[in-house]
Amino acid sequence: MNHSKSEQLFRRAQEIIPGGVNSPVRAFRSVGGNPVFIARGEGSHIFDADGNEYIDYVGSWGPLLLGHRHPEILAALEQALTIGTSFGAPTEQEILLAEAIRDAVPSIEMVRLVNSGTEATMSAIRVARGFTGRDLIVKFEGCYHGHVDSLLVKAGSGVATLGIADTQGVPKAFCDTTIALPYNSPEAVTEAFRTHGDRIAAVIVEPVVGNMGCVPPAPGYLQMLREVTERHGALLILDEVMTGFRVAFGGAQQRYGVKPDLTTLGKVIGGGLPVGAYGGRKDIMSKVAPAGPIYQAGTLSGNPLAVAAGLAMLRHLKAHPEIYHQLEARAAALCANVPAGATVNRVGSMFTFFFTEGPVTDWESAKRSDTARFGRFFRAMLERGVYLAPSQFEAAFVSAAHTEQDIAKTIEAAKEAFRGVAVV
Ligand code: HOZ
Repeated sequence: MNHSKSEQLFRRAQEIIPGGVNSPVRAFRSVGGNPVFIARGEGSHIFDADGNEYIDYVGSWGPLLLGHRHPEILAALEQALTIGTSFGAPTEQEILLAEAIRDAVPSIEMVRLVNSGTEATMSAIRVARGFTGRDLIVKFEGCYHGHVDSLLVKAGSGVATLGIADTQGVPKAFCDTTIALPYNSPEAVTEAFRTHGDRIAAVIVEPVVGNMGCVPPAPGYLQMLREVTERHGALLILDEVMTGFRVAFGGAQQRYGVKPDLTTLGKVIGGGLPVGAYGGRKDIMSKVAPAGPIYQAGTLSGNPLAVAAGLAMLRHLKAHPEIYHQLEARAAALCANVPAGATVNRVGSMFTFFFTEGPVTDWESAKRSDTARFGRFFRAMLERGVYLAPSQFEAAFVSAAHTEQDIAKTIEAAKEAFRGVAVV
C-alpha cells in the first residue's frame, strides 16, 4: 500500500496540532508507523488520502452502528440543515430524542443532552456528589470515562495505550477523591465500602469494558455493584458510552438485567455526530439546574444536527430489531477461530484480540497481552485492508453495514496476520 499522502499530511499536522492528531489514541504510537488520514467513508468501508480502502472496525469508536453515510441519517441531516445549525434554545426535536432514549432505556426517567461522553460522565459524577452530599467516587482500573480530571486515575484507552500513569495537570486533591479498584473483583468493592462506605457518592463503571480492550463483566458482578451501592446509599452509574444501543437496544443494562441510578451515553445517540447524555432516576435528575441546585450547562447541548442524526438512528434501530441478531452472528463468526497464543473477548458486536493465553478479565490480565505483537498484527491487518483500533486497549466494532463478504475477507486477513506474528 502506498501511504505517501498520509505521511505528508502527518508531517504538516505535527507542525500545528500536538502530536499531529486531535485525540492521542489516533496517532498509531503504540502500533508503530504513522496514522492514515481518512478521506471518506461509505457503509462498512473507509478510504484514506492515498485512495487505499479498508473494512472499518473502528466505526468512529463505536457509534456507527449503521456504518458510514447511512441514507436515513443523511436525509435527517439534510432536513435539519434547512432549519438551522444551532439555536442555543429549546427545540421539539430534543424532546423527541429524550423520549426515544427513555423508551429504549427505561432506567432513564429524565435525561440531559450534552456534547460528548466526557461531558456526560463529568456531569453525572457532579450530580451524584450533589445528590448524596458525598465526595468519593469509585472507578475501576483500565476503565476510561473520558478525560475528566478525577476519572483519569488508572484509566484505560489512550492513557493506558501511551502508558501515561499520572496525567500532569490534574491536582492531587482531585485524584484523592477517586478510589480505583480492580474490575471484576467483588472483594475489592466490599472492602472499599467497608472502609469508606459513608463517603462514597457513586460507583462508575463500564458495564462491559471497552477501554482495556473488550472485557465482559463476570456473572453476577454488575448485580453485586447494584446491591452494594444501594445498601450504602451510593449511586450506581453505568457508563454506556460504548455499550449503549450497541450490546442491546437497551444497552448493557438490558443485556445483563441491572438497573442503575444514572447512565451516561455518548456519540452513539448522535449517530456519530458530537453528542452525549446523562440521565436516570427522576428524583436525582430533578436536582439539575434550573430544576435544582446542581449546575451544568452548554450552548451546543441539544444541537439540532446532532439531535436529528441521533433520532434517525434510534428510530431505525427500533424499527429493525433484527439488526442485533445480525451483529451478534457476524461478530461471532469473526471471533470464532482464534489461534493458540491469543485470546478473544466478545460481547455482542464489540470484541478484542489479545496476545496472551488469557483469560482477560481485568486490567492486570489485559496488560499481560504482548503489545508489540499486537502492533505487528495491527499493521499486517492494515496492509490487508482491515482497519482496527490502533491500540491493544480498545475494542473493535461490527456494524450493520458489514457484509458476509467483509467478514470472510477479515477472517482470511486475520489468519495470515496471526501467522505473520507467529501465533498459529
Ligand atoms: N473514547 C474512545 C474510547 N476508547 C477513544 C477515542 C479517543 O480517545 O479518541
